[in-house]
Formats: sequence, structure tokens, C-alpha cells
Amino acid sequence: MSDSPQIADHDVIVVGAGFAGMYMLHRMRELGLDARVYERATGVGGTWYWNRYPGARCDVESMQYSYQFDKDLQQEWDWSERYAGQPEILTYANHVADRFNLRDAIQFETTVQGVVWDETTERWSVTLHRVDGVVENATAQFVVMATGCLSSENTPKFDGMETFEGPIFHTGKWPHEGVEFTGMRVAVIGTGSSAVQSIPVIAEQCEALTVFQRTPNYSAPARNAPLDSAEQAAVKANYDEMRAEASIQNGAILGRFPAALDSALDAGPEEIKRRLDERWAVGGFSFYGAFADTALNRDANELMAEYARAKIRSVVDDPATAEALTPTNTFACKRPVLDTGYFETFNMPHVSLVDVSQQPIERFSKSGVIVGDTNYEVDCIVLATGFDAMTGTLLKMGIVGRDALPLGDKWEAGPRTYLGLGVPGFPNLFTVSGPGSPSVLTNMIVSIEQHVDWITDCIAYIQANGHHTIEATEEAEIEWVDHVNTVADATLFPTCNSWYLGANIPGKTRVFMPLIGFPPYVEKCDEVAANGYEGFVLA
Ligand code: NA7
Repeated sequence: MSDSPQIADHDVIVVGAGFAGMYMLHRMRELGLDARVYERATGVGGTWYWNRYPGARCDVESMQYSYQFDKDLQQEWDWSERYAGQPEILTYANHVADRFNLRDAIQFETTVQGVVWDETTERWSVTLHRVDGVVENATAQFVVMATGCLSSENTPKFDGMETFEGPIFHTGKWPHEGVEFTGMRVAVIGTGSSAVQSIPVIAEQCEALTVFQRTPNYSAPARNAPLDSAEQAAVKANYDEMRAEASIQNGAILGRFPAALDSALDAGPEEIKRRLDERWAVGGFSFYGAFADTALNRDANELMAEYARAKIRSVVDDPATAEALTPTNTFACKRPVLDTGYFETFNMPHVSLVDVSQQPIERFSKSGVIVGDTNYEVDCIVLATGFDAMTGTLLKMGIVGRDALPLGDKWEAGPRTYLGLGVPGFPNLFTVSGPGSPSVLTNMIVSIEQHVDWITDCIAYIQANGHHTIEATEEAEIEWVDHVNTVADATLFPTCNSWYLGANIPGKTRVFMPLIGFPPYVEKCDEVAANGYEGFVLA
């Protein structure tokens, strides 16, 4: 327990004021509970507060990447583009905070460092580090981790980093004042979504751009465009139907084409080409779902991969660069990417690619990045190196459960949860979109609302039935982890070095963290609740 001054005792402490934390607060208030949110940033928005890099944009379409809990909000808010850019999403998050009067229950600039279960009081003791250096302590009956899946940036420790004389930026922690690239020689390290989005925009501004690529990525065109007001009105006229339809899709996203049910192996070459051309032309994630067995069958996967590879070769002029940009790994095994002119950028005379797959970056010098014998001289470095996904933030927070067991010890061999919502030994602690739930394989806002609603119903049930604690059982956890693995092992997802597996972080245990498939998951959560929270002990 902390010796810091006790500032308050709450019913519920929510960590994080992104989309999950804000909605959680709203629902707790509806229940009449005293809920408090602690947030390390100066404002709301979570992911969209931090990821301000040039070109940052959601790749789920705006009409779906928004809350659905409030019909008026849904009707009144207008989106300007097919895919909203980061500034617009952040404006939306701020609008929600104001509209539902959330700010007075959010303490900003406060990092949670210590969440300890007190066996005697059966409450959580939470240590709060304020930005002004003051350390406080608060307690709560329930703690909800609304900390996001991609909120701990991964900054690889390159030798000589401190000797580099120019600025180093991370896409996931971008300066609020922006970065002026005019006249600069820029290095971008990484070729995931953040790099694919930012590279074309940075290239337009800078004098020279060198991209350091460890693994080439498949990407389909986003085809972003201003959102036509007639299209927006048409969606709003049938919003509920559209949301219901989206919720029964595997990723809780309604594509521009119906989800394919057939195998690529049963379609002839002409049909494959026709379907892929059509989806490529329209843009968006539908391309990835053109056939039902892309993630299940190697041969079907290879047909998709070959189509995407041919597109790269047809766009990139220099054969050696095209070859280096062409992936050979399983198609869509890493997080699928959408782009706007990414491959075309490599035809610009001032943009070059350095393949670091065989020969890694050796170190940073005071003037650049060293690979082999070459010092690539640059004025600034952009790390688009991703996140310690799904577990990074939770494990940094000093969560200690029953019998003084740190969460880090409990998860030494990888994260273990029941439903991605609860962990045995950590009573009254909920994770929103935690490992073991569909989370990052879905439209995150849909998953967030489903989790927050489930947690809200659960807390209401505990209170209505005179219970004080809820805790997942070991048996339920074992069965659930087994289920998550079985589902993943039936697919090609575990066959490449993705952050879904923790493979991007040196030393992180490789476990496929998200559960594949949203609709059966929702069904299971509903069933658990209907059966009096089966798999949990209520006391
Ligand atoms: P990602 O998708 O994890 O991409 C990170 C990139 O950085 C990826 O290309 C990595 O290569 C590369 N990387 C990481 N460490 C290194 C080192 N040490 N050397 C060279 N290259 C490195 O993160 P993003 O921010 O792009 O996207 C995260 C999610 O945000 C995205 O999936 C969407 O959900 C939104 P690797 O592939 O590991 O070889």
C-alpha cells in the first residue's frame, strides 16, 4: 500500500480517457456510481490524442468508427471524409466529453503507477503520479482498465541513439506543435500502418527521405475521399440496420461488399481477378475479405498475396526497390494496411529504401543511421516502430492482486484472462478490450461499447444481488486461453512475426493475444451473464 496522501474513495476508478474510458464513465454515472477517470494526457482521446503524426487516419470508415450508444449523437455528428483523419477524430472525442459533461470526473496529467488489491478492505488502492510531481492515493471497489491496446510505444534501443544530434520522433508520441520537415533529410524506421500513412505525407514536405524497412508490408488502397452528404444521409436514415449488420461480421465492420463465403480455390482465375479488381478499385478492407479462406488456407492465401505483390511491381518503377517492397510472408497475417499513394512515393527521386531485413540497423551516429558500411546522413529520425501491444501498458502499471501477486508474474508466460475481461487473482478488475478478446481484430469502438456495456451490467448485477466481489476462476481462464489458442491455431495468423503475437518486442513471450471472431464472442459473453456470470465467483 502506498504511503501517499489518500485523496478519495471511489466506487469505480477508470484508467484512461480514450473512447473506452469516456464511455465507461458515462455508463457508471448512469448507474449512479461515483466514478473517477485518471488520464496521463492533458486531454481526452487516447490513441487519437497521442498519434498525431502526419497522415494519421483511422482505416475503419468514419460512419462506423464512432459511438452508437446515443442515437442523437450519431445523427447529429457529421464526418467530412470516408476515413476520418486524426484531428477530426480528436475533435469528435472532445465533443463527446463536452456533450456528456465528462470532464469534471476526469483527472488529467495523472499517471497510474500502482494498483494494489487490499485483502482487508477488499478494495483497490491506486497510486497516482501527477505531472506536477505530487503523488496521491485513491481507492475503489472496482477498477476498469480502459488503457487501450496500442498505448505503450515501442522504442527500440538502437546503439548510439543519444549521440544523434537531430531530433528523434515516435509516431505514437508525436509533438503537439507538429514537425516542420521542409528542407530536412528525414529517416523513417518501420513500414507498418503508421509508416505507410506518414511516408507519403512526409515525402511531400522534406528534402530527402530514407525509409528503413525490416519487413515489407502488403497494403490495399484506402481510396479516401470527401464524404458525400447524400451517402452520409443514407447511412443515417438506416443507422441501426447498418450497425446491426456490422455487429454480425467477423471484425464488426461492414465492408463495401458482402463478406465472401466461398473459397479462392473454387474460383477460376477470371473470377479471382474480377473480384479483386473490383474491390481494389473501391478501396478499403473489403479487399482483404474477398474470399472466405484467405486466413485459413495457404494456397488461397498465396493467390491473394500474388495479386497484391503484382500491384506493387506495377507501381514501383525501380525493379530493385519494387522487389524489396514486395512481401513474401503470409498475406494479411500482420495487421492489414490501407494506404494512400504509399508505393507511388518510392518513385519520387528524393525517396529511397534501405532493406534492413538481413543486415539490421547497426547504430545511430551523430549524423545519421548506420547500416553496414554506410552512414545514412539525416537531420531527423522518425520511429514508426509501433507498440508493445495489448499488454505493455497493463504491465507497466504495477498491478498487484491477491497474495501480493504482480500481474507481470501471473503473465510471465503471456497474458491469461477469462474473456479478455477478468483475471483470476485480480478481483473487481476489468480490462476493456483486454488480451483474449477480439479487440484489435475488430472495429475498436464496437468492441469497446460491447465490453463497457457488459462490465456495466455486471457491476449492476453485483450491486443488485448484494455481492461485493467478482473474480474469474482458474478453470474458466484455462479453458478460455485454450479456446483463444485453438481458434488462432486453426488459421494462418500465428505464422508471421506480428505484434498480435508479441513478436515485435524482443523477449516478449509469443502468444496470439486477440480472439478471432466477434459474433461468437458476443454470444459467449451474453451467455456468461445470463447464467449468473458463469466462470466467475461472486462473493
Ligand atoms: P507496427 O505495425 O508494429 O509497425 C512497426 C514497424 O516498425 C514494423 O515495420 C517493424 O518491422 C518496424 N520495426 C520495429 N522495430 C524495428 C527495428 N528495431 N528495426 C527496424 N524496424 C523495426 O506499428 P504501427 O505504429 O505502424 O501500427 C500499429 C497499429 O496502429 C496498426 O497495426 C493499426 O492497428 C494501427 P517488423 O514488421 O516488426 O519487422
